[in-house]
This record gives sequence, structure tokens and C-alpha cells, in this order.
Amino acid sequence: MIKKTVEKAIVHQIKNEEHSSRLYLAMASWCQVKGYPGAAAFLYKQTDEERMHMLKFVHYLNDRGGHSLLLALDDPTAEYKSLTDLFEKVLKHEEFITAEINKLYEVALNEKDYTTGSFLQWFITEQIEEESTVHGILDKMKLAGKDSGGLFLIDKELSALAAAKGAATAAPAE
Ligand code: OFO
Repeated sequence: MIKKTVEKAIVHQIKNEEHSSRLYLAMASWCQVKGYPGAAAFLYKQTDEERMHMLKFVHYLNDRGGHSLLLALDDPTAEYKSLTDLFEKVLKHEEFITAEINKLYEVALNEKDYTTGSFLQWFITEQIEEESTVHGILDKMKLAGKDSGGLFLIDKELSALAAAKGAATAAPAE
């Protein structure tokens, strides 16, 4: 049976992942409306990935004898000054999630819950990848500056990135 402190911390992380999913959905919608179809496709994939993260926590906690409760969520921000501003907020959010996963890991280790510690390893690695992807996108956007041709190309690249994510998560062909 999972300890109450760990259970509470996981329920909090379920809320974080669900919020991430809504935040990226709001961002995807903004990109679609503002004429960035590649960025929109990338963020629509991202919103699905965050929901998958949330479900991983939900199943894990229930499997360990806890109860995955859903908490009230804040409204996701939906207005951005530019595409770069939006991706800066993505990076900030991912850094926040990394800190939250680290806190959860600490709670698990303090409770000597090594099973949860090992479960969290996947998320720790995932955060490295997510932060590095967004860093890469932002570096290119900063180089492009206000050049609309440069932003057009970055948007195309994001579309390819979204397609690659789809290929990576799709079921293998029979
Ligand atoms: Fe983007 O992160 Fe979930 O965990």
C-alpha cells in the first residue's frame, strides 16, 4: 500500500500533467488561429503526450492501492505576444514541471518508496528531452528574429517534428 504522503504528491502531479495538457491545447489553438499550422500541429501532439503522462500517473497510483483523484484546474493562459513569446512560456512551464517531478522524487525517497522512485525515472529522462527540444526551437526563433521568412521555415520544421512524434508513438504496422 502506497504511503499517504506519496499518494498526495502523485495526485498533485496528476493535476500538473492535466494542466500541461490543457495549456498546450490552448497554445495549439492560438497557433492555429494566428496562422502557424506547424506549431499548432506540434502543440496538438504535445497536448496528447501530456494526457498520456497524466494517465501513466493515474494508473500507477491506482495499481499501488491509492486513489487517483482529479483536482480543480486553473485557466490556461491563451494570449501571447508572438510565437517566440509562446515558446518561451512552454520552456518556463517545462522547467516548472521538471522541478515538480524532482520534488515528487524527493518525497518518494524520503518515504523510502523506491518503487515510486524507479517509476519516476521515466519522467526524469522525458523532461531532459522535452526541455532540450524547446531550447532548440527557441534558439532558431531567436536567430530568425522578426524575419517572417525565417519563422515560416521554423513553422514548417515544427510540422515535421509533429509528424515524427506521431510516427514514434504510432502502433507498429501488422
Ligand atoms: Fe511535458 O511533461 Fe509531462 O511530465
